[in-house]
Amino acid sequence: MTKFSSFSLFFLIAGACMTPECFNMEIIGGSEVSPHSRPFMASIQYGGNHICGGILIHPQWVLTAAHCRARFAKGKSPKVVLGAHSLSKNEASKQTFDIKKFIPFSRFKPDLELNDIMLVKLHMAAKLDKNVQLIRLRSKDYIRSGTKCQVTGWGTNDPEFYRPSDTLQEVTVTVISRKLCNSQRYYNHKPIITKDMLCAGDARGQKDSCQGDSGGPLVCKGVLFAIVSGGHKCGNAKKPGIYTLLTKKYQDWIKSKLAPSHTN
Ligand code: 4AZ
Repeated sequence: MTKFSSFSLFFLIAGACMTPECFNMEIIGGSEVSPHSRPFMASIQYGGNHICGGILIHPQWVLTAAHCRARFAKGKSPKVVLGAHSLSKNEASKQTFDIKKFIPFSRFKPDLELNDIMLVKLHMAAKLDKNVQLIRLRSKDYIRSGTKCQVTGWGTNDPEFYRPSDTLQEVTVTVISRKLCNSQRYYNHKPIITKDMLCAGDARGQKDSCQGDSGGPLVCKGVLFAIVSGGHKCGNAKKPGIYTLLTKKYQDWIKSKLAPSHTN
């Protein structure tokens, strides 16, 4: 299942999928975070359904993956929910926003999984409080392989059907070097893992991000390093998760889009 397939196609295939691999489509080894302990987490929703994660980097801007946009059809308007822990509960901490605009990275190439990063502008600024907070962007391009990082999201933990987790989950994954990730043992250059991407997984394939976690954060040593982009299925040791690494190129792009001259 590639991340670019349409929402309905996913249902169709997921429903028919009865192979052992399909039973691994979950955040294995993850656990529920304590409510509101990740106040920068956004849920991007469509027709009330969680589609992708997002990261609050400014009161009016959320960072996510560019491929998330392809998951919206015409008609209903997508929304961003901040301050959530449970997606289904009517939590007083929740703030819901319409979207003013999407700015996918100009050279986003879905077929090559390149530049999978997008800014989402909320129709108005969020009210920052203890449940809704910004994550600070710090520029660090390099991360040593073997580093343990946390990936957080409402992505699926249902092995048979696409169904997001109701509560926010987190799992620790390990950074795999680009060279190794491109090698035959792993992705074998399909797709090419570029300098703007990062691979992270688990030696036994028991910890991973999955559908619905896209657009969410990979935090290493307390610093936001990357965004969940995708990978081949979920929970396969030889196909670790692929992340968009927040290199200087993307940080400069974010700064330029958030500059006052762009805020209309
Ligand atoms: C997805 O489709 C997706 N195992 C997210 C993460 C991973 C695979 C797919 C990584 O959103």
